[in-house]
Amino acid sequence: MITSGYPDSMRELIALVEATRPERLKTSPPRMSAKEREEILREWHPDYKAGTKRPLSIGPSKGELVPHEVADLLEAYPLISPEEVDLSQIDYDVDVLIIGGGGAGTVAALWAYYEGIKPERILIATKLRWGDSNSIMAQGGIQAADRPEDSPAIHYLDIMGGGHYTNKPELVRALVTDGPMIIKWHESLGVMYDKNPDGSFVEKHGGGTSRMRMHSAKDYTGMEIMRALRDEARNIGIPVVEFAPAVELLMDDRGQVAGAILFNLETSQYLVVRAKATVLATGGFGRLHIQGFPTTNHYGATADGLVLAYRVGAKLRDMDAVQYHPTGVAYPEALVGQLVTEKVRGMGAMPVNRHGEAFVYPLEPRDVESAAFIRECYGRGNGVETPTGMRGVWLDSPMIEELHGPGTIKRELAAMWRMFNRFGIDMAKEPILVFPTLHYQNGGVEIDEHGWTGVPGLFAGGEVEGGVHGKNRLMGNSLLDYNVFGRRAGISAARHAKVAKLGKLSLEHIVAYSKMLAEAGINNDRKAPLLLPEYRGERALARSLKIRI
Ligand code: MEZ
Repeated sequence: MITSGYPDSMRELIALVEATRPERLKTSPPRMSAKEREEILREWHPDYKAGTKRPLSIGPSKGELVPHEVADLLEAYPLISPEEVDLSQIDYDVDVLIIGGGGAGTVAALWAYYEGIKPERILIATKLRWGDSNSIMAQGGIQAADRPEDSPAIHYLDIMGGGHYTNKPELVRALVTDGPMIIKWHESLGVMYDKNPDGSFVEKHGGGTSRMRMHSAKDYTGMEIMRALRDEARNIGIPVVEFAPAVELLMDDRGQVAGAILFNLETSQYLVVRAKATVLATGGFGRLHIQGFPTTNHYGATADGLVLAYRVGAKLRDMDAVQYHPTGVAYPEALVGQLVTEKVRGMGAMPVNRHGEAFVYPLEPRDVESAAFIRECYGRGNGVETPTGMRGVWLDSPMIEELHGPGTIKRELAAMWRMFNRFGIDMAKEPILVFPTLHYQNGGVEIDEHGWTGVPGLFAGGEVEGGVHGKNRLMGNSLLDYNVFGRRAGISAARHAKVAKLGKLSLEHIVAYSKMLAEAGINNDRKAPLLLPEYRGERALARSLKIRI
């Protein structure tokens, strides 16, 4: 049954939010000190919960801690065996293969083309439809330091601080220095960023940022950028094969990555792609519902790229850090886990507990803000309970209308307003209920500043790679990441392809990997990559996902 509006029990609590609003419009809780942040993270952030991770028992990052859900896939056997695939039958023979048809993959393809690879010598292979990805679902915006009062150096410091100084410095440097160029490139492709009447960009704050540098297209920034990127790639004529996830990377007898085996989801056939250079752009692990959390993520985000890269010898990093976005929908039930963009807080909406009290500075870095919400609900008993037992805190969205005038939400958060309105909730008039939701893989496959994974012939861009964000990404740096490192990976792949000589194709690496698994005593009941999340049985509905706090 579709829920309509709030039940009486929740409406009574909304009256408390309304009563404290005038006072809260005048003052907000202060930012936490570094010590307070550290303490709240240690006590309440899911990353610090004991028993939720284990050290990897094999492979290039052996000993590194990763969530059990991810370790289960990294320590799993291949879906195919070499005997099942005839490597003498080449279905696609290209210079650059790009695995993943989201933002990073499309950007990599474009820049491989700009770097001189003919369109017909590039192939984008994607698990679902071209564009199906977290990139297209992104809401709040993209950071780039392009205002006189800002600079890439200040952006750099914000990122390092947000990431607890665990980031790989040369990657952060590349990210911030390329930022302004990426925005100019987007504009040249026709991306329509929000502008002020004088033609300058509308730029807003996000959590943990010291300058306003968030460029947006209302609250569907990801869709607007992806529209322009995909149009550009279509106009150029870059070939795309859809519904064909990669199930394994191919190597050659010289130890280079030499393409991939795709699985045609429509015909259940394997396709052999030989490529002089391969770019991984498969996104992250958000659909693994780490610790039972709901997720903002696309169905395709099942860690496939991590699994494939690990088997050919790529290192992983920062895999112990998972990003929970503070504001996932907690009510109505049908929307649980969906993203409420950080822009809502950036525009003035304040988190408020069941007594109508503001309990945290609204724009702490994401990990800190999430930990504060969890403490309020589960440590202090100040959360709002929904009829099905989910807990959350209010996000006082009507404050936006008070601060910026009536009609602001419908105009600037058009998609969000519509999403709630379909369930009888007008977020311009009533607060919305939120709780942290699984949002992003902070770490990933280690790359250098050129997008190279360290394995000959293999490059990576976007959420699959790690190092840029350290242990905690700041808002708006994921869209920038996929553009900066999608571009760098595409350029590097093109340059590599121009000189690479391939040897005899081989799947011997998966034989060796299976042997390592067996020697480590791991039995073969688990297979990976997962390709699609499992929602049958008790996980059929979001409410049966049990958050383990
Ligand atoms: O970078 C993000 O994850 C982002 C901009 C999300 C959002 O809150 O809109």
